Order: sequence, then structure tokens, then C-alpha cells
Amino acid sequence: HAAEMERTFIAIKPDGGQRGLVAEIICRFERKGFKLVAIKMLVPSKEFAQKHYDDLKEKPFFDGLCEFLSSGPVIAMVWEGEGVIKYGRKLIGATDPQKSEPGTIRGDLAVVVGRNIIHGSDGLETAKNEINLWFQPQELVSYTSNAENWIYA
Ligand code: DGT
Ligand code: DGI
Repeated sequence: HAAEMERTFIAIKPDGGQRGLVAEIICRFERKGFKLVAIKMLVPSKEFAQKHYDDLKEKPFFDGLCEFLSSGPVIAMVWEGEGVIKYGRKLIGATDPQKSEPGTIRGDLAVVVGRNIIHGSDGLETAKNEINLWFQPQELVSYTSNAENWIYA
């Protein structure tokens, strides 16, 4: 199945960390059967946050969004698995927690769009760009997960 493996960038935003939801969020990706290949904690600068959200720079909430992302520790991760980009978005739920279904991370754990606790890449191209922005190639750990023999057919 190696050929079908995808990687996505997932970040727990400062509100997720402050609210003690780091383990809860990681747990949901882990239990599903996705594989963690990189993880680190950092406080991004506002300039870095602006790079991350570059495609939203025309939005009225851009400045507040970047201010928020740089306001505290972020848990930056790369998760790997079949369909992890699209399914990761499903686990996360709709952008606005008021519209996210129960059972999703935002649906279960957040209330307003400006504090929606998690980010996930929304496509193959953005996943590649975001992984490159947040991680050095050597920070992505290559290892064999024996569990995958039981997760994949
Ligand atoms: P989604 O699932 O990312 O399309 O988000 P929805 O459907 O929960 O949220 P919706 O339909 O209100 O907004 C679609 C996207 O538009 C959302 O990702 C955020 C973006 N957006 C950009 N500028 C604005 C704005 O000024 N107001 C709102 N409500 N959304 C904006
Ligand atoms: O990929 P998503 O995070 O689900 O959504 P996105 O890329 O469209 O927007 C990025 C972030 O911007 C989102 O997680 C929260 C914020 N945002 C989106 N729409 C609004 C917003 N923030 C405010 N205050 N108001 C919005 O309408």
C-alpha cells in the first residue's frame, strides 16, 4: 500500500493547547490508524503565521487570525496514511464549529470559528506546501509501523 500513502499537515492551535486538548486531538488521529511521522511544539512568529495563511491575506479576519496563531504554543504534526488529507478534514469537521457535526474535533470541542483549535491541510498541494513550511525534511521520521499490517489489507 506504500504507493497510496499520503501525508498531511495538522496543527493544534494555541487554544487547543491552552485548553488541555492536545492528547484528545492526537488520540483521534492515532486511533483511526493514521501514522504520526513528525511532531514539535513551537510559538510561531506573526510573520510565520502570515506565510502559513497566505491564501487568506485578503480576508478581513487575516490579521486577527495570524495574531491568534502566534499567540502561544502550536503543536505542529505530520500524519501519514491512505486518504489522510481528506479524512483528516473529516475528523476535524467544518471550519465553523457551529456547523461542524458532533463527533468531529471542532464539533465536539470548539464553539466559534476564531477559536476552532485545529488546522488541517485541505488538499495535496497545500499539504506539501505546509509540510515544507513547518518542517525540515530531516524532521520527518521514516519508520515501519507494524500496526499497519493490521490496519491495511
Ligand atoms: P468550509 O467548510 O471551510 O467551506 O466552511 P463553512 O462552510 O463552515 O463556512 P462558510 O461557508 O461560512 O465559509 C466558507 C469559507 O469562506 C470558510 O472556510 C471561510 C471563508 N471566508 C472567507 N472570508 C470570509 C468572511 O468574511 N466570512 C465568512 N463567514 N467566511 C469567510
Ligand atoms: O481550513 P480551515 O481552517 O477549516 O478554514 P480556512 O482555511 O477557510 O480558514 C482558516 C482559518 O481562518 C479558520 O480555521 C478560522 C479562520 N476563519 C475562517 N473563516 C473565518 C475565520 N475567522 C473568523 N474570525 N471569521 C471567519 O469568517
